[in-house]
Amino acid sequence: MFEPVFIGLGSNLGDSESAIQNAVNTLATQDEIHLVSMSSLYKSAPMGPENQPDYLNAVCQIKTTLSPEALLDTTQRIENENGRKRVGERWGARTLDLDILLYAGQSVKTERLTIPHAGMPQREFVLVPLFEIAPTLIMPDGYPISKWVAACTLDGLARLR
Ligand code: ROI
Repeated sequence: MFEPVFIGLGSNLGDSESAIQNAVNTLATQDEIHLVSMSSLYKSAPMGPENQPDYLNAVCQIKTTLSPEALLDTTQRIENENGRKRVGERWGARTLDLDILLYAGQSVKTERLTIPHAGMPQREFVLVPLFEIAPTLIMPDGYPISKWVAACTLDGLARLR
């Protein structure tokens, strides 16, 4: 069965625009994945350590027959195929980051995977592009995404196109 799923993309090293676009193209060409929509690209100030470049962020909606864990295998493979590099350890700069944000209203908590993605409420660079492509989405707590967006800080976020 096909299930609606949202994936967040981020990059702040190298050619971030190409990295994000290539990742979405690669997702779209998987047999088990159908790309529904992609948000605009957003430039965003880094959350976490400030001594790193601004990020480009986007969100895409897919439908997939892959289980959450199998989808994680695919997103990690795409990160690695795109030459994912990180600077430093936790919350450092990276060439490409793919996060499974929401998976068909399901909650998943395993060693490798937490869905809904834990950082969403604080991350305007996730909520705003998500709102752009899914303005009527009901979030895991039962509130509409518009309420989450209204509650987050929009400083340092700019829509590119
Ligand atoms: N900050 C922004 N603006 N965008 C991201 O994608 C992003 N990703 C991260 C951390 C380091 C938390 N900060 C970020 O993983």
